[in-house]
Amino acid sequence: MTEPAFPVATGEHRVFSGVQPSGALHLGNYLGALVKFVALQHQTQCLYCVVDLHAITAWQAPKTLAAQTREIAAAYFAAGVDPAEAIVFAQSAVPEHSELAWIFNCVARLGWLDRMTQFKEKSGKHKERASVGLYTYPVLQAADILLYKATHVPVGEDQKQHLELTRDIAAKFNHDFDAPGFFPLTEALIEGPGARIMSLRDGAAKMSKSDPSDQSRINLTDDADTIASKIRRAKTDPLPLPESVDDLKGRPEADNLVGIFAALSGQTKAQVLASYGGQGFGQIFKPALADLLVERLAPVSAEMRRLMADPAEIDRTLAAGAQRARALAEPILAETKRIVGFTAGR
Ligand code: AQP
Repeated sequence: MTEPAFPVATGEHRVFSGVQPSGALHLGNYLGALVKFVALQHQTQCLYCVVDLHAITAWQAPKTLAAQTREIAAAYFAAGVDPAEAIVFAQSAVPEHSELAWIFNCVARLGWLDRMTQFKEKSGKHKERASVGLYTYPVLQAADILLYKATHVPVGEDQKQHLELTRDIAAKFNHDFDAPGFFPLTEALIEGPGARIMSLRDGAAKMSKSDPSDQSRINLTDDADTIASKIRRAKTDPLPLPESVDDLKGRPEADNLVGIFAALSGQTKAQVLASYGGQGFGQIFKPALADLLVERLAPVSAEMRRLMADPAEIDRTLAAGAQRARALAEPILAETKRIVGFTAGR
């Protein structure tokens, strides 16, 4: 698979991103986030966080949260993130995230948060029952990023609106406190072939950890038979694969499967259609896609299993990462507090 090229020059920028330990990682997380993490780590300083503070915006059983946090860290490493190079840590181990989030809660406006579509989607029909944390989630996300003055954030397309809010918070802080340029206007790195992987059951919904149907997603830990069966049963329309990319319009399920094939094989959709256009889905394309998925994901899931067998080692790596993260965060938070006026009694 060809690695996406990013507009990040060595040494000039800082990258931050995170994944929630709220369930098993899926193909969308892998292509939308992890593949980019790996590509970026050699280009500039990168911080990759397991965002456990975000995870508890929805209920997480305390008994499983730590294991899930280690599992996400294991997925980072298994996908190719090198903890000697990138800083990998658990969000809750760096308390500065929460402290900056409070300051940003007082900078962000209610009207801005009211526009966040992810809150509307996740809170559903009963938003009064959602946690306050779920509502202010994008403010904590802004704090995660700006605590390190990160300039770039590799994410899937679903995070675009949150990244715009991060820029709004940075700009308002800089303006209100007369601190021009103190926080950067961070850019999202969304481009890339896996920016929006859709559900296997519904081409209009994104592939998601929280979809109640396990058939809707390929988990990183799925075995070869499960992957083959999920792809065999993936929703398609009755037409054969089209010959041209234009003809994928209005066919979201077909578009998604061709997009996944393209992302995994490092080809364009046009190249995939040049090989498979005109054929039905079942005989050749779906088995070839299943084989490609197994070829790409089996080594990742085997390495995850190996790493998960030694949780103490994962904890040591995360603790070392947290120390490095705090060393970067402390002076930025201290300066932020000075700018805000928290100087008495120190
Ligand atoms: N379907 C997707 N296609 C491409 N990228 C995706 N991402 C998520 N889904 C897709 C990207 O994965 C990263 C980590 O996401 P997250 O764990 O922080 O939570 P999320 O964005 O809310 O994704 P999930 O997996 O679907 O979780 P739930 O079901 O809890 O909402 C992000 O970079 C995200 O863009």
